[in-house]
Amino acid sequence: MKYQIVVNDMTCKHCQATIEQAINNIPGVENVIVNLDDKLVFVDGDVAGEKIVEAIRKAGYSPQNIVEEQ
Ligand SMILES: [Cu+2]
Repeated sequence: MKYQIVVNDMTCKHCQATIEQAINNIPGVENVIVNLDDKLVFVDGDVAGEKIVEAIRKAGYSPQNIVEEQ
């Protein structure tokens, strides 16, 4: 599955690294791309969307919207 998540409270390289690491730690995740300028996180892997949302929240950020791409 591929997901696109909006995380508006991600503001700097530190946020970016924290979120990347948190998502990479989820079993099944294959690739994570964080676009800081657009406040978007792209995730690729065999993983449920709720797990990604949960990992971002636990890292201290607020995922606004998650879209699953076909
Ligand atoms: Cu930051």
